[in-house]
Amino acid sequence: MSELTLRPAGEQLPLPDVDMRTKLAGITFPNPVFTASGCAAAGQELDQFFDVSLLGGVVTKSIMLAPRSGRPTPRMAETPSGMLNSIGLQGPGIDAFLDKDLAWLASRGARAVVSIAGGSVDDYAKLTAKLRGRPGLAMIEVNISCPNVEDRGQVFACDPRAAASVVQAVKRAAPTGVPVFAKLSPDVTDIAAIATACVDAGADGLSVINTLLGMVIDTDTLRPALGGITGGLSGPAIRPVAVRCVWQIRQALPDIPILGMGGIRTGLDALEFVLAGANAISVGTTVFGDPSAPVRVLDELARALAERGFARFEDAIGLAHNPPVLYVPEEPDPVGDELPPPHHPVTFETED
Ligand code: RRO
Repeated sequence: MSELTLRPAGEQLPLPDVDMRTKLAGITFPNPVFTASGCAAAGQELDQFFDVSLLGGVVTKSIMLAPRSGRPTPRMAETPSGMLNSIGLQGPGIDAFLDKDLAWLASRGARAVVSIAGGSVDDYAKLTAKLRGRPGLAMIEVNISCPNVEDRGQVFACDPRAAASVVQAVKRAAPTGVPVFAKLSPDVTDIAAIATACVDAGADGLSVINTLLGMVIDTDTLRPALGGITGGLSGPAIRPVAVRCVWQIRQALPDIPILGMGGIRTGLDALEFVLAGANAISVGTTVFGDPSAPVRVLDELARALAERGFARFEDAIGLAHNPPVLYVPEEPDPVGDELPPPHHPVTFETED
């Protein structure tokens, strides 16, 4: 009888020999897999499952100036291939966040991407000023696209001028050397136009995309399932929309770094974003069911790249825009009755 060598469950296999580093606006990250804002608070919840410093970065839940209790419950609703949330920017406020959450991330050696959200341009400027001199801060994500705000006028990402004024204010107040990414909404006619307005206003990069505004009605209670009535749709259902947005922005802005997100559950999902033009990706909704997903996706992405012959992650970025000619070995001539008949090109006889 042959002997089996079993690995202990959960043991990490060595990563294939692919250079997974990625550069975002001049900062080199050890790998391109980040958490997504709002799906793991400030990362402490994930700490029992893996070391958060293994990730490229941890993107924190959007923080506002003051503590906020958020929207009425229920705040989550399931959909066939994703979920709706209606959290409404619940959070402890920037001061408590800096003392507790950002300090914790810094103590763990994690690269923190702090997501900020405000009701006015001035709020964003004040939030940014508070981030100066804070250890652990790797990037700022400017959330101008939360769908769960009091009125649609506060979704700055739906209007190029409003988006640009927020970005400009944040850039003026931002610590030197800390990239500022603007997080965009897919709920617009022309996302490339909004992206261009943000970049013209000084954004160093773009986070693409936030959730889509959606709604579920409970057919038993005959009323909206969410206390806030509408909510943000996330999960696998939105992945093709997100990939399309990354693609369009990469076409319009070939050199701008993009952090791509929306329904990523596997390394191949992540690879799709990268081929569309993402320089890094965020893993979000799937962590609710699989808290180790970010490290698993990193492992799967590295393997997928190795299998396709990539030595460096960065060589795959945007490749679907200009795909290489693939070598496909010729199939051997079919023999025997079991195999399909050979395909012959169609020829036409002429009467000459
Ligand atoms: O807190 C939320 O309800 C929320 C935010 Br800030 C966001 O950016 N996207 C989302 O789906 N929900």
